[in-house]
Amino acid sequence: MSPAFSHTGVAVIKLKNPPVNSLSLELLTELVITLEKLENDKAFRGIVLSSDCPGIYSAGLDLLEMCGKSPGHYAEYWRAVQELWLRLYLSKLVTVAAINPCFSLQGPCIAGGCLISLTCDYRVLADNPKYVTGLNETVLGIVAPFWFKDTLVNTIGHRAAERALQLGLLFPPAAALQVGMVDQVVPEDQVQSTALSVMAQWMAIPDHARQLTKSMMRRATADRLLRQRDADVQNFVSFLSRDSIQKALQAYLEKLKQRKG
Ligand code: CO8
Repeated sequence: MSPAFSHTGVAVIKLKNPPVNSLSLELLTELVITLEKLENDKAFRGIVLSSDCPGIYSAGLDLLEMCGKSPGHYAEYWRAVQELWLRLYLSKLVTVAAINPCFSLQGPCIAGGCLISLTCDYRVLADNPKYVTGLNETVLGIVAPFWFKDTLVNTIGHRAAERALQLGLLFPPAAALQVGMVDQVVPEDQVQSTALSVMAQWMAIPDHARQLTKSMMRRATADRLLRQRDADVQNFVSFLSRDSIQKALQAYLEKLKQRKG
């Protein structure tokens, strides 16, 4: 991951975990530490979250962290996922996702990767039909946790979220814009500049008023997880420890490898 800092009070964080920017425990931990530093540094008022991995924003949670590991590892991993979501969802900084796979053939922003973008205040997606975004958990035979669901409902509304989640839909740009998964679709070479000009618009609002408003809109959703954080970890661990779920995840990983060959 490479955070770049500017004198304008905006930090550009570029996710980097080749080949597909999956959210490994290491990347999650690094990202949480970076966010904490930025939150505590008065010089910063905004973050652009983007990718430094050719062809991809993020393939979501790292399936290798969820397969064939110990219950203790699953618990540690899930706590890190929760922590990242809480930090981003409640961030007092302006957050903009610039979904801009560099040079690519493909640029998906899937599941956990999509979740990260949904925590942002604004999402800009590069216009390429291969750049899909969505929460596809059901396709893997798993269920998106309630706080993934809540984040999606808060963004696109109940009915659209229900359909998207049940079918595990991945939306290409035009459909993503229409349903509200992203706020703007622009040519690929304009993603970064658009994100920065959106940032300037949001930063023109007095921080305290914007931050209190953000908190008013989001606090109840975050509190729901905070109230049952341990139970949510337990659920995740027991769900992942089931043979049937491990088999489904292994089969999905195998399918990814075969598709390649
Ligand atoms: N985690 C770990 N490894 C991955 C992941 C991933 N999410 N995605 C791909 N990889 C691996 C592949 O297995 C492959 O490994 P190898 O080189 O060893 O064969 C390598 O990355 C490259 O992958 P591809 O060859 O498929 O790369 P492409 O550029 O052709 O395609 C895609 C990129 C489109 C991103 C494709 O890899 C893909 O579809 N990946 C799967 C994405 C996905 O389904 N993610 C969902 C993860 S689950 C999640 O985020 C939420 C879980 C919530 C859990 C709740 C439980 C209660």
